[in-house]
Amino acid sequence: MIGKSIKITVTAFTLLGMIACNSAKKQSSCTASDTLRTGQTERLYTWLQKIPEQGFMFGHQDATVYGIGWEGDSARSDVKSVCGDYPAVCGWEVGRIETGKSASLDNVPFDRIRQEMILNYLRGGMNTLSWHTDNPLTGGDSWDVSAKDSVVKSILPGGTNHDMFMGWLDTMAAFFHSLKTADGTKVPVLFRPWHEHTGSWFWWGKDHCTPEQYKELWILTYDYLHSKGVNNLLYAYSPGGGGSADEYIERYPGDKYVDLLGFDYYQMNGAEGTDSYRTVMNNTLTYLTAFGKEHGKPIAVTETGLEALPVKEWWTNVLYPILEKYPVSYVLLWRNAREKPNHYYAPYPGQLTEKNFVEFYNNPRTLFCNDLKGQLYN
Ligand code: BMA
Repeated sequence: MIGKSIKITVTAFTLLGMIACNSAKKQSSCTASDTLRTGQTERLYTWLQKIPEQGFMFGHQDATVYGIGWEGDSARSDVKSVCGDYPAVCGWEVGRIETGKSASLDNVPFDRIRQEMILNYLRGGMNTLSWHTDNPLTGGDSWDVSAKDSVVKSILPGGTNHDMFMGWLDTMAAFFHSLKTADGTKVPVLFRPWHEHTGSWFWWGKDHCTPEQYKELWILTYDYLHSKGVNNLLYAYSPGGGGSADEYIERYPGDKYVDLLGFDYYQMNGAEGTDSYRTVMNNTLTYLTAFGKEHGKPIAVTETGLEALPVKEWWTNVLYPILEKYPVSYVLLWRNAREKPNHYYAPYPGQLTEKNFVEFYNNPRTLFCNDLKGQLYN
């Protein structure tokens, strides 16, 4: 494919960011999210703030570990097979690492995930991580809400499962520490815990804990990982889209604990859902843009997509025209499941939207891995 060229002068901003942080540190007012970050993590953060001037990064969940009709091949990605380049952002999922399993709930070995995260970093891409945490009270999965409002309560300080849960956070800390290149450089990760909590389908969702308990869980997670010396994370807050601005903010743990503001929202009902998808995306992105400015945080669409892509020009007629109006740093499309028929969100060779995706890719404002030119961390 013909490469697109962009010039990004991130260095000057990095320097400014470092100076700002250093001088703030002297006054002891540097936010906690600015401390305990490696240089590469800090530079990634500067990039996330700056990128909307150039466009937005394209991301795909589990991009290089499986796709439609394949699994485990090295260096493969459905997105790359279609447009010739890797996504700029790869999303990963570590649900079940906390209970000592060797593979995720989507059956990807954690060793493979670690390897792919490192490879993506070395290619110059960004990694983001979700955690569909098993239910610590019932032993069920994230979607097990049978114990209603007793689960979050049970893992907070004073709860019956608190110690066990801290052990789960130890496992997460060990995983983050293990993300290192051969020369010992820590791989930065945009961590996206406790997501879609404005809905009630996960045990940490709205109907299963109070706003105070949710915030406490977030802050506990953040503080504990910091106390374990985890310094390669940025934190993304991602409620479900479709709610009001008030609902979005209600459980926000505070600027000190969040680096990026996102939301998850999907187009439902195939082609028929296009209008309502546009409406909800525009509403959510409008208040998120204001909220981002007000709080000085980058914004992103942390999960989206149209399952099985039945709309031929979805990329250039639906997704792009929405995103181009807002200062979005990245968009992450959900996974191309190899085990669930029609559960895919990015095209693969022969898929209906393949040509349209190439058109989307060729737009200079959609950024893929090669467009980053290794500048994310330098
Ligand atoms: C959901 C689906 C599930 C998957 C989960 C975690 O949206 O894709 O099949 O297990 O995400 O990745």
